[in-house]
Amino acid sequence: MTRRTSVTASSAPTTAPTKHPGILAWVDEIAELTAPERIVWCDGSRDEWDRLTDELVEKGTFVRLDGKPNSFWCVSDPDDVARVEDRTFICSENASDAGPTNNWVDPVDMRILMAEHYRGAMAGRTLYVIAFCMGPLDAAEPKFGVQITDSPYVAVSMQIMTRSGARVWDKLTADTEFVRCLHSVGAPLHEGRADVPWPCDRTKYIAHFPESRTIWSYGSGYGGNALLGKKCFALRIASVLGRDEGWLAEHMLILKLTSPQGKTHYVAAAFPSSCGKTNLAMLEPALAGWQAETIGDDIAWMRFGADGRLYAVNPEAGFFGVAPGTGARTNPNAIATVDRGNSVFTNTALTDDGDVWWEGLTEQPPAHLTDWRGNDWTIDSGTPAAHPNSRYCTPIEQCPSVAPEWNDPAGVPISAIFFGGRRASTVPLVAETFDWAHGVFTASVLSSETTAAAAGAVGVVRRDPMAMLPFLGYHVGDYFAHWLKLGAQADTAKLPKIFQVNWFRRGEDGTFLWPGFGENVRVLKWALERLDGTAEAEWTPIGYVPSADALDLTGLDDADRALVGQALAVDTDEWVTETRSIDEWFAGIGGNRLPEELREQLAALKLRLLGS
Ligand code: SAT
Ligand code: MN
Repeated sequence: MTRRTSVTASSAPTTAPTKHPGILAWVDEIAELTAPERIVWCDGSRDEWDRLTDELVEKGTFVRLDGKPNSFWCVSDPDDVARVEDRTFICSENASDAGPTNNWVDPVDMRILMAEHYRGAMAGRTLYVIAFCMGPLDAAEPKFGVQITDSPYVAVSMQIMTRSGARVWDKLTADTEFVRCLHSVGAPLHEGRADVPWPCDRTKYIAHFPESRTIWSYGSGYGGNALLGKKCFALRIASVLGRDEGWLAEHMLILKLTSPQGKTHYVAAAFPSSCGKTNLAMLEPALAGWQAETIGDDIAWMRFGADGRLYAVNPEAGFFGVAPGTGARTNPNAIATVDRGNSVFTNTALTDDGDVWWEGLTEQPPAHLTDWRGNDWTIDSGTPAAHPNSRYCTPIEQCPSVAPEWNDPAGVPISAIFFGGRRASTVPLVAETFDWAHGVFTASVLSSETTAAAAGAVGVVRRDPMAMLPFLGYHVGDYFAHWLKLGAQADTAKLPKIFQVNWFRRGEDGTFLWPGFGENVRVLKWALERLDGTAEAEWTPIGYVPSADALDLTGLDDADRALVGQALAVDTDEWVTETRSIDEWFAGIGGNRLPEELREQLAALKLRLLGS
């Protein structure tokens, strides 16, 4: 039965705002399969926001905050709090194209399996159809998606995170290509069954079909599992588009830096989830006269322009940032952004006067809170009040540090790329790589301790190439080859310089060796001076590190200053150990797909270590 124009009691648009035959047929097909009670075509309007948020409040999913305008607090099911990497699949036609770092299931098998889960999955619920565009709407080749979801929480969040609604429907002509994004929380409301505030299913699948540009997500309502424009489209599917079309989809922030002399550079930086990308993207520089402006905090799409430079755009329109650790000292711009309202907070704590709280927001917690599980909480509870992966979802336009060009369809020219991880040892505060190929090698062996952003153990060191390990839509070896090829085709003089950074190195007593946050501008300043050829550096086997006096430490605390030498040290023994683990990593990629050039880079590193 076709339900495309079924009538509802509410004022929601139930008639399709598009004549795109592919979209109409697909929505019919999915409605047939999932059997929703009604279909709503989202227009992205304020009316729609008010209607959906009112419904979510009524249902008990949202609590309207008194402390921030037009903002809501919400807690998820305690088993649905993060991305689920072991339930994430790249269903390429050939298993070998998914590579050794992804879970693979044959696409036909996966469709059959998941169709059985989707069958009737939306019973008693509303099927929302959301048209969205990743990146500026007036881009030369805008990338469109249509998400079908039975989660009003997702519909609301997609309004913040993407350009969506009527302005996108208007752009979708009959033959416009779009990524099909299907999402169900997997909790049908059969006759008489009561709803819960956070419906989801114990079984979860986050499946990607790269050849047909399709995403099927089932069973989770959370973040990267459910807001399909984000990691699923803008990284996993887009990395495949980038491979095929000659560009890069990367897990990177984009930052504009202007020196006291008025010289502007744009930089991109890749870090694994929950390693400070948002904080760096909203940096308040500790050095006088420096200005930092935000362009993106999570994803960068980069392609070479006609002038030979690499240009980056932020495909998103909002921030889905980690709340804990975000405070007036660590990230005042994030606090100012969410204070302006229009935001959704998931799995933070709730204060008695109707505002949100999380560890690190203030030094002292309020005397009493409702914690992320909905329980009473006091300092004596002995558990975190906010889940470590609790998030704020907020519009980028509200950010006081947003750069005016954040929405420029041409993007911004990137001068330097930083790759970082969370490493207690070995990796120095900063090192400049020797050239593009060495930079690609360094990024290909990037490593980090796991965080709460994904389900599973926290604090385990793993290789996370380009901070893309959970987000690659194809074979990791082919991805490295793609990076190398783009560099080889480019004008060397115009390529961004590649740096490796580590804000998280610790001393023997376990304390951090570098204060991080606003002080990171000192590292960025040195890197930009290296581009201009004005900063001193010392050669080491892993790259150039700042010479003793090359980092600007003006105004840095004496205690922090005393540790800078340790933070910058390159220890040959530690790096020899590191190369053994890199050997294992490369061996796992498989001889026929790992570019020879990277093997040569590793051999060259070993030789340099021997000679040092
Ligand atoms: O859950 S998200 O993928 O949206 C956030 C992250 O892990 O980076
Ligand atoms: Mn991320």
